[in-house]
Amino acid sequence: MKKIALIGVPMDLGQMRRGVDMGPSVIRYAGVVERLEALGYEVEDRGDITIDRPGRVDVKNGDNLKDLQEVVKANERLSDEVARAVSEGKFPLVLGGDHSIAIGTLAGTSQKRKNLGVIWYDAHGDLNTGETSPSGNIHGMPLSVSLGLGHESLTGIGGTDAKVKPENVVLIGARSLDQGERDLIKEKGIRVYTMHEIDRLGMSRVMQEAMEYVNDGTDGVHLSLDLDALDPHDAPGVGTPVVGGPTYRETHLAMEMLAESGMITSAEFVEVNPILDVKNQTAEAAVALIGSLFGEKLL
Ligand code: B3U
Ligand code: MN
Ligand code: MN
Repeated sequence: MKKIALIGVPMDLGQMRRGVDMGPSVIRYAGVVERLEALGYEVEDRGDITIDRPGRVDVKNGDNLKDLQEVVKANERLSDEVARAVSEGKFPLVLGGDHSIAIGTLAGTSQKRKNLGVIWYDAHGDLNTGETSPSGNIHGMPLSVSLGLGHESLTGIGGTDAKVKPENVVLIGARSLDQGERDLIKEKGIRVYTMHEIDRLGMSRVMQEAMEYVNDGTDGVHLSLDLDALDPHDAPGVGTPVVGGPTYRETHLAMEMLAESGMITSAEFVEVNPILDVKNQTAEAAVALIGSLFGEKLL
């Protein structure tokens, strides 16, 4: 697929660190469009999804969900935009914004792909619901929402069906999981490659196994890449860094292996926060990783 629809989502209401709303802007500034065009892609930059701004932010409702209405609205818009891109035969490349936007990306992608595989590359599980979340931050919930769990105004975005099946999901890079997330992983039998497996097997074998797993019987594979998956040395500009992550190099290898496989049909890069960053390093890492995902090679 040589046509890419680039969609920015300046969302920061899914968590409490302001600044991640500038993610799409700094990733563009780091040259994402030029990088993809140099690889021969036709890039249609569709601009940014509108985010409603409440007068006060971080307001929890009775269900332990912060800024729920605004997060729902933006994800409905995003879902429509992503579904449109897919129906036009374009590859949706979504730039966050915090990870709550995966709710809309997956809702939109799954309109057409009913058996979607998902690679969730993240330090966290993002498998909380309002009941299990320690924070009430919706960016810790998008994967469970996409599995059909949690508040109905979130699970109902893009239709009431679950968007993704647990047996089609693989987590890579996890090193911070809440108790409710661990319970859910066990209950649903979700495949997880934690840092333990990455250290023991190496990224190459982890990716090989993970790709075989998500490609089996699916009709497309979505990559959801949270920049906080990377070790904070390599990606300091994120709201919730966790020490001991995969390096820049290991993550490039992962992207290159995905490119070689040709299996990825949609992707999102989230959680770049320029206020917390060092000289736009994290946005530049995102753009370099996007280059690798789309087939960039040195020779
Ligand atoms: N699991 C915690 C922390 C967290 C999740 N995602 C990020 N941080 N980036 C929570 O709040 O759900
Ligand atoms: Mn995340
Ligand atoms: Mn994360």
